[in-house]
Amino acid sequence: MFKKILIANRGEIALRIIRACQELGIKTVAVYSEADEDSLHVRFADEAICIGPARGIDSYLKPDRIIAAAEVSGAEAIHPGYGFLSENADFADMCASHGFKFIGASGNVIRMMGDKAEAKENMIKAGVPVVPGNKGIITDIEKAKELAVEMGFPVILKAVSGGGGRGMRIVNSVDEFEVNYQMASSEAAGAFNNPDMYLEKFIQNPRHIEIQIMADQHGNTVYLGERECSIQRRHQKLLEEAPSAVVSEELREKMGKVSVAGAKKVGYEGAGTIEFLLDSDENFYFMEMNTRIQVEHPVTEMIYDRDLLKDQIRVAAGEELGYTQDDLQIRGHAIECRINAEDWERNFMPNPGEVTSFHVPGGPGVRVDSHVYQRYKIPPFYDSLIAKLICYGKTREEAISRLNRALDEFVIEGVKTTIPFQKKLIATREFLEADFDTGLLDRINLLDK
Ligand code: MV4
Repeated sequence: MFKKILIANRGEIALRIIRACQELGIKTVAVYSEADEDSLHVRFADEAICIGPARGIDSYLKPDRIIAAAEVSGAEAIHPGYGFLSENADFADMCASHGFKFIGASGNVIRMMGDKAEAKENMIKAGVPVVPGNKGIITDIEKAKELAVEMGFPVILKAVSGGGGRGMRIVNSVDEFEVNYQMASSEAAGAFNNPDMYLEKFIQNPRHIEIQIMADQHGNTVYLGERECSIQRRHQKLLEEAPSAVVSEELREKMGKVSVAGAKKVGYEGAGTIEFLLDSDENFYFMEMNTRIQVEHPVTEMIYDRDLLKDQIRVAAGEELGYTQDDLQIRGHAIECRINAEDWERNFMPNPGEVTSFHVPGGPGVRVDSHVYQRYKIPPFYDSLIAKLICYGKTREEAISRLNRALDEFVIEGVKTTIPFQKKLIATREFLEADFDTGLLDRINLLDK
């Protein structure tokens, strides 16, 4: 096992990684920006090294400074968390070439999954269902147009280097095709330095369902069920749950098995997530693979009673998974609300500043992952996630009732938060009946409720 790990991240996920390391008996090195001097990840780690000015591009996104910090501290491995450098293939390679274990997928797998057309081709080879569309990238616009006509409109154009909702364009008719292609492609060239696009049939009002997988270096790969992530606003998830109310045991097994096949096909190692679109007829289609631990991993931990961070670190160190698919049984239901420092009534505008009062909920079935404390000043430089409230129950109903009372118990003063929004959301008929898809927050207006 590693003796010392450097954590190349901040906020709640840095704390989450430190907690896992402490339980595994691993020493921790925090890195921090000048804006994060008073952060809990700095206080709770065994050592901390300042790596630069406040802005991400000057600190948490600077590979050479992180490598230098790892060198001076004598860490053996680097955990990137999510965001920042977690899916940067060059950084993963750089860690390896400097003798550090990058706790994530290999540079080559990250690079391949980053090319959405190549990722899709690999998944087809593994027998994973994908959305009908062109093979590879669009090289001939006329042929792409013909295929679009054949499939029927609407279709969607996606940037090969996009992902997470960036670089997409829906096309509703053949005469809009070419102009949309040109615009999307030049936008992609500007945003991702890559104009390549691919084409798919547009799936109307899908659910976003993702499968968690875990793979060790000895050929053991398992799936840990799905997370229902359909409740999003502008591709930002606000609430996630596991299991999904609409995924049957048979569907879970089908999605799980193809996910494991896809992971094995590319030689995947560590924790990963395969995102699918699920339509109302139980058809599911591969979208993309995230080669990192995700924000919403706790809902899976709660229902499978596993520590995904500890497992991820253990397999990175070369240990065997130590459990099989048959050992994994779902118990109960878990829901996560993302608490952001945002003014939800003003278009979710970020609302950084000093937290003057902070009281976290507790009691049975309640977990709070947060780096915030009373008097903490939320810096304006990073994302606005300040806490994750995860509630567990034997049933979905029990999880919801705990979520309700835990949101009521939560006190955060000094900054506006998404707590009032979450309270309204979980009181809607749509949420209570699990009657929703990715279009929910565009259809209902919580401002009037
Ligand atoms: C789609 C789609 C419908 N049809 N692809 C958005 C994020 C990116 N990973 C892919 N996305 C979508 N791809 C086809 N062929 C609809 C979406 C989509 C979406 C997906 C997941 C969660 C929220 C979404 C919101 C709008 C559109």
